[in-house]
Amino acid sequence: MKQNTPPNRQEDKQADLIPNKSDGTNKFLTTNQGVKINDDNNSLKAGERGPSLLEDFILREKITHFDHERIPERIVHARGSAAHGYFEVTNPIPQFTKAGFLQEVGQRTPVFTRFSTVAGSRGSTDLARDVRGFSVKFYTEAGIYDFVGNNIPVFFIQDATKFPDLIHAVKPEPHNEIPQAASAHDTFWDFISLMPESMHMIMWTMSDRAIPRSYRMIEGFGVHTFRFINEQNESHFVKIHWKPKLGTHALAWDEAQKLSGKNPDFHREDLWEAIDCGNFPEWEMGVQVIPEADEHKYDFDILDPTKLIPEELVPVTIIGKMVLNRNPDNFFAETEQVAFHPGHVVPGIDFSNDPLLQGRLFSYTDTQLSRLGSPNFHEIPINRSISPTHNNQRDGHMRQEINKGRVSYHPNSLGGGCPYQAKIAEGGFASFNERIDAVKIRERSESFSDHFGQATMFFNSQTDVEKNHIIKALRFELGKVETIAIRVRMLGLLSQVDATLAEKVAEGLRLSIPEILEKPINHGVSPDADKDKHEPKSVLSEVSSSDALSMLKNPTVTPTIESRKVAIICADGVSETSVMNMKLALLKENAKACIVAPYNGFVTTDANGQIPVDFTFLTGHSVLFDALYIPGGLGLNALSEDPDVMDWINDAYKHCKVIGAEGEGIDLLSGSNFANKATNPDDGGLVLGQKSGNAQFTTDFIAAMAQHRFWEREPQL
Ligand code: HDD
Repeated sequence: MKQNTPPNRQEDKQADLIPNKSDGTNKFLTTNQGVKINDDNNSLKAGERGPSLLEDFILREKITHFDHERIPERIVHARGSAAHGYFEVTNPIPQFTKAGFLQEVGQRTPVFTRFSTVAGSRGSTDLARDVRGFSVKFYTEAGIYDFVGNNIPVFFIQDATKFPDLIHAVKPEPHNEIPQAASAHDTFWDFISLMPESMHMIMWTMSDRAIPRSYRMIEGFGVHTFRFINEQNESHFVKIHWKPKLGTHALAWDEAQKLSGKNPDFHREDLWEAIDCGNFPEWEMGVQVIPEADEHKYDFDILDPTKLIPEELVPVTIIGKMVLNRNPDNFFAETEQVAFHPGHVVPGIDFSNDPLLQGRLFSYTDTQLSRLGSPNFHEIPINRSISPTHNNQRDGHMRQEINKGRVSYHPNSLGGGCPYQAKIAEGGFASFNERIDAVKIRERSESFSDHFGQATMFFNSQTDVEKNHIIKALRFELGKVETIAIRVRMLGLLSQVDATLAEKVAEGLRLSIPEILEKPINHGVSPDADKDKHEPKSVLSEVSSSDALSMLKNPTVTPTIESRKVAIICADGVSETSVMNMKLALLKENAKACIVAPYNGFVTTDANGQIPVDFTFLTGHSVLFDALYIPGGLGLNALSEDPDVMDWINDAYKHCKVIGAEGEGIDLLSGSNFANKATNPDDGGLVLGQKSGNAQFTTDFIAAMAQHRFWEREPQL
């Protein structure tokens, strides 16, 4: 029955978590058994200078707990950050799905969303060139639905059985555990060079998608084709997308590497701070819906996870939005213990036969058993469903639930048949009755043999700047590979994607592209397989170029500087009017200004005022900011002697950031690597105002910042 106001369950998960929260403020220190502790500083000893006594239960408990504080990190996606929020329906699609949480405009469901890198361990840098994980736990009225996707819409491999090989290849090499959180090493590229099916994904991971500016500025993709099931039990295939409100933006690779040293928590901190100060990140959720009848309509197989469906063929329909508005209270309890699983679905959502997805359906519960240590991981507060759970599963490590009665089986008469099964009409989950008439076979479908067509489409879709970044990324990665034969094999594969791409990479490596083998080898099939049938192909897509695949061409988002960070370079004698004008203008745009000076404390302005300093040239760096502003004022010239200041300015220019300077601030640029540009600017990212306090200047500076980066500067660097 329709309600007048849409169900708003947004706060239900927070309410559910309250009984598990603990706060020691104004409380006695106790043992885990509730005994008040009188002395937490000294162990029990036989005499002041004597040996410790085994009897000391307070010491034993404290040390034992400490000894067991760590759990195994996730085998992949170990490094991550998460936040609470809600999902709101904006455009219900009951014609496609009966999923209860997608039915009414304005309906809100609580979510917990975790972003991650893939290859690095828990303590590794946020800034690795890597895929980003994008997982959303929906606490729906009909049970948990987990979306477990990435910021890239395709994957390296077509069959789950290759996943351990892929991960072994990309992780640090086993003999010396080097390198951490990096794909630029021999074992990764050895594997990739023998797996032509990975070429589409490689185009994405070598693109700027793999070095995002922020978790708040990445797209999310479910990768696999799933199914939506409606009330009439009709199935439609579906691909799920998340589009960030702030648009998709990237860092420069040199910047990302420097950030790994200056602030390896850059993405983690960015997400935390944004939520903390009310800049709640937001994504629209969209779907590409494909009728059952169109399953075989395309020149690729919709079950093949190395393929995307171009938006030109099936547009994305926006159905809702996600807002993240609350940081976790405790990283371990929530972010570390959350357990996602693509197999956690609710009625209205079902699986396709994508062989990568099918393998994942096994892996995720299995991994929690070793990571969280018990089949009862669903009882951990962050994983707990807000809809009631009743079944006959019992016992196991750390069981929390106290099941009453003598019955723990079904069917039963002693318990009155309870808990009882739900009819489909009562919300019972029933798998879609797909007709399958097949022979049991360990083989890959011939329809999965196009390994290059969409890689070429992706490359074609990029702007020149983006193509150049891909070329440079490949030169970097393959340049770090020591085995020349692997580099050469990769050039062979790249030449099947795009001749110019391969040539440009080959130039950087000083190698020649090998003669293309008449029949490239498909190492992804059995030695007994029919080689002709499985020969890697390039099927040229009917969509030769798709704007949605380019970050720079994507016109969907209104330019904004919301939540961006600007460093204001100061020294004693800085123009107070200029600093205050800029600070105010940035604040109005919801951006953040930080004062940087040679020393901590405060700077004294030309009007004898004092402005508190946020960073020094030592504690910060321009890589931590989106733009630099150098105001006027006598005293600024003194900074030209400081190599750290010049390093800040030169790097900001090199990383194609906006640099604004006024009055004496412009003089400071004369000592930079781009001094000639500073006197005769033909670069929209250099905003120069002769007079301090000019209103037009701030407007121009903000407009330039809204363009994110001036990548066109790169060829002149
Ligand atoms: Fe996976 C974690 C995404 C293929 C096995 N995966 C994990 C996470 C994300 C993904 C985002 C982190 C979840 C979190 O934040 O806790 N994985 C993907 C995507 C894939 C994919 C988008 C391809 C389309 N994964 C994949 C395969 C397998 C796994 C083929 C195994 C056969 N993935 C795992 C895992 C992890 C995991 C080992 C490690 C930690 C965890 O599950 O909870 O089970």
